[in-house]
Amino acid sequence: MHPLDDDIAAIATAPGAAGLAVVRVSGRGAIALADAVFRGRRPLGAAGSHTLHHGRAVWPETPGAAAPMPRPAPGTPLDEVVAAVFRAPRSYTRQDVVEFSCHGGRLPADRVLSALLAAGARLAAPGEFTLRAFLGGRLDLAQAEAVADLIHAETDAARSLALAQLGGALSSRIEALAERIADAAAEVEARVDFAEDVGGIEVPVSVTAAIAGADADLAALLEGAAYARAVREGVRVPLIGRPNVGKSSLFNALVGEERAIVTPEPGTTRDRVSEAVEIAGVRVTLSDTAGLREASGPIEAIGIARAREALDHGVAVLWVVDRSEPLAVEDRAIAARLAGKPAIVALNKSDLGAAIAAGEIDALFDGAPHRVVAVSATGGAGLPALRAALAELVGADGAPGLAGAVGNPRHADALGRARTALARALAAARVSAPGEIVALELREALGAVGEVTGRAVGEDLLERIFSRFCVGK
Ligand SMILES: Nc1nc2c(ncn2[C@@H]2O[C@H](COP(=O)(O)OP(=O)(O)OP(=O)(O)O)[C@@H](O)[C@H]2O)c(=O)[nH]1
Ligand SMILES: [Mg+2]
Repeated sequence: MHPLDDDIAAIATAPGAAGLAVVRVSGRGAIALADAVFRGRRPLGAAGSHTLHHGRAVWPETPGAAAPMPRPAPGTPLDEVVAAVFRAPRSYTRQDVVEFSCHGGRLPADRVLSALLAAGARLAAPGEFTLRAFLGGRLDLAQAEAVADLIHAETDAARSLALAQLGGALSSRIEALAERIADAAAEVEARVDFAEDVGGIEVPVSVTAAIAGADADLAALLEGAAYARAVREGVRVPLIGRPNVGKSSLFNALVGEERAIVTPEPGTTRDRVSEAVEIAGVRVTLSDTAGLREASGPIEAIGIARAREALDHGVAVLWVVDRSEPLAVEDRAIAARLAGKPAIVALNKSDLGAAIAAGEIDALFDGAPHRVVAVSATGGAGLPALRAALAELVGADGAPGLAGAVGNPRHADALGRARTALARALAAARVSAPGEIVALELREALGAVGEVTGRAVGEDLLERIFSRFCVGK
């Protein structure tokens, strides 16, 4: 893990032509370092917290490590900047921070960063500013992860999920749960301590009720997890089916533009074409694929291999069937390949008549989850129902809302383990197992719950989480 007390600097904004670019420096020596490259009306060392200062960024006097070639002479102007001063602990990292607003574009911010590095700052690792915010106690781990989620949000729902988590909506639910479990553990432990003979304490009903209550809270917390995860990560749904059933036509209709080529000839689509649409706040990446059959040439064979791959990798599938013809052998082969994946069956070309009964499709699924929707890709009939089925597929219906929801699989995994430990604690209490065992399971549950907010996490997990961030955040 990186040291906490050195001075780190990075460009906090995305590269490219833009109005502004921000260079950030944080650490005990941040203000002195900033002063080494800043020329304004007065030095930043004399500035109060949360103040702005107009001036120039210049190449520093101090000979340092990193420098572009050729090395500019000390005092060479690099850009006109505004310096924002944040003094510890009232800053993002809880350390002294200076943010230079430079002109946008690649070079101005790049030169200011080089100047700071030359003056003695170290280039920040990805997420290192936020890591300091976490280690400084400004954010808990769930909130720090929300920062990354907010940056990567692609839909408004993903943005509000992340913002609620950053605001502590999830953390406060987790803290309340942790307190409940800790109380139950303390109660059991107190009885163990006072028990006269080893083993055999009676766990009082109030404690078993509290454990069951905590478990019910956990179950409620996890209820909307699948949907929240879909909102956070998006989902991929390939359109598959035999040739000429209207996959490309349906893909175009869902995407709302003529993205894929449509012809009356079977075998039109060879490559995989993907496009994202937003359904119930979820970024759904649809991909049109080549019709599945015995390939008639090498290009089609590659397309079919890609279609199979899309089917195997997708967590769900949109299977397009031509309803105007009886089910073909290829259809049955595709059904067999779905392997229990959540599927939506689009009975397309329903404007041409129905040669397939709904029951025939159900029989192919043999109880596996699926939805059948009659549509006409060219006529538009059934498309709203198809979108509703996709919303159901991503778990939007019946999800209890996004505030405080568990969208991060790391959190869901930890909470799942907490439930398992609580179940073991309850089972132990019911058979009057030694109190130590009940207490041990409760402590285990507490540890798992604490992983979400980072009360109990190892350094390698922190490395893994923060390395997902951008540099400068
Ligand atoms: N009447 C009618 N025709 C449709 C419908 N959907 C597609 N078609 C027609 O069916 C033919 C094949 O459509 P495509 O969308 O190219 O079918 P595909 O499944 O992508 O075919 P491949 O790429 O060859 O596998 C075209 O002539 C479409 O106009 C529909 O709902 N009703
Ligand atoms: Mg096609």
